Amino acid sequence: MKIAKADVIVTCPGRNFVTLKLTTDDGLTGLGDATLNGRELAVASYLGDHVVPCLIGRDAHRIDDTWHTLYRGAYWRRGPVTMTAIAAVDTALWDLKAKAAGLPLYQLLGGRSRDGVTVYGHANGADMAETLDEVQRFRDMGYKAIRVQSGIPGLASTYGVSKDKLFYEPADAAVPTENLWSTEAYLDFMPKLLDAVRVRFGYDGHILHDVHHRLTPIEAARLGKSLEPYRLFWLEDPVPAENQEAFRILRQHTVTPIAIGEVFNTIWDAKTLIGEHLIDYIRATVVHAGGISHLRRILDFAALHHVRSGCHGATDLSPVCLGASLHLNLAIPNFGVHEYMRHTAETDAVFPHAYSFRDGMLHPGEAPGHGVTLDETAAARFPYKPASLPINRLTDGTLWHW
Ligand code: GCO
Ligand code: MG
Repeated sequence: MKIAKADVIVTCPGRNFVTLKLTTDDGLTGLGDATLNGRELAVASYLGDHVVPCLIGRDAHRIDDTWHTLYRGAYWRRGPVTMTAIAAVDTALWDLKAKAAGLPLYQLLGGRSRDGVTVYGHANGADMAETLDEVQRFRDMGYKAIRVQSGIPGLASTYGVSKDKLFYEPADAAVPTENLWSTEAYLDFMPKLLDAVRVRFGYDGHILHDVHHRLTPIEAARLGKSLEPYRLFWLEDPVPAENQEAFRILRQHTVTPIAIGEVFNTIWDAKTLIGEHLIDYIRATVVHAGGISHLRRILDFAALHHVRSGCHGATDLSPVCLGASLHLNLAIPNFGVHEYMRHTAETDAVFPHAYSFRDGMLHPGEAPGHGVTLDETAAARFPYKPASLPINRLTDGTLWHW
């Protein structure tokens, strides 16, 4: 089974996606997601200009050797662009291997370890009342875990509050738009919001919240402590994770569980946090953390330290990534929860898939491979559109973390 052809397909059915399609000499095709939000064309070029020429003629069964050839062989290790490109190749090779075996991918990863992959959805509203109604709506849809985000009194807009309630697309303009942020207003509002959630809905059902990297360690410690009575499933990205020792401060002050890692691209980004038991859930993904092979290494390392999976699953991770991730999360021993932000109808039409939502869980389906395909005719109807993530300023104009 040799790689005969490799195509990089860019399409924008509601948002931009980059997909790698590998075709073997015996006619099988495998797909890998290569989407890096706001930087899509950088990965498309990395693949098309530097990776594809090295793939042609290679034995498609040699997944790990190909991974290391691309990782060590580049000399310039790590980084989101490189690792997203490697992830696309790795995912497409796993898809091919499983299709060659005639098995759904999870069977090659050790088989099913649970009934399905429990997912959390995003309840969000412009204010507390609207957010509570959204929580109700997600409960009615069968979600057992719900992320709660809300507009903050006094701020015109904030992270996580979407116009369309099922799909959240922050990359909204070619040149970044600006948001305003006030830590003081946020820290005052959050305990009130979560208190209102527990008063209305009680304690059955998991509640999650994403800080989106906006606090300092001691502010995050204060938030974690103030939210303890509401028993969050996790508090996500409380501080930016470049300075990992900072997480020791959080741990000294709060027992609120911490999730981090959606921007991580290798095991090295998570080594201190996991190795020192500074986090509880790791959010690294198939697409941005080197594919199924490398994410599995991260998750195995995490398992040694009681850290469980909480894979990122926003709309900018394509159905190909989601499908592959569901197979991996069905098989691993240390599954926690999986994010599920739904894709638009256009995206679903471009990427027909075997996975489905039932009773608060996603099920990867039994199709050979990862079960996600690409309708190239439909994809061609949606040409690339430049789109960037927003930036964020404090009320005095200082550029802050978005
Ligand atoms: C999440 C994330 C996303 C990211 C987005 C960036 O928890 O789902 O924080 O909303 O901001 O995926 O590309
Ligand atoms: Mg997040």
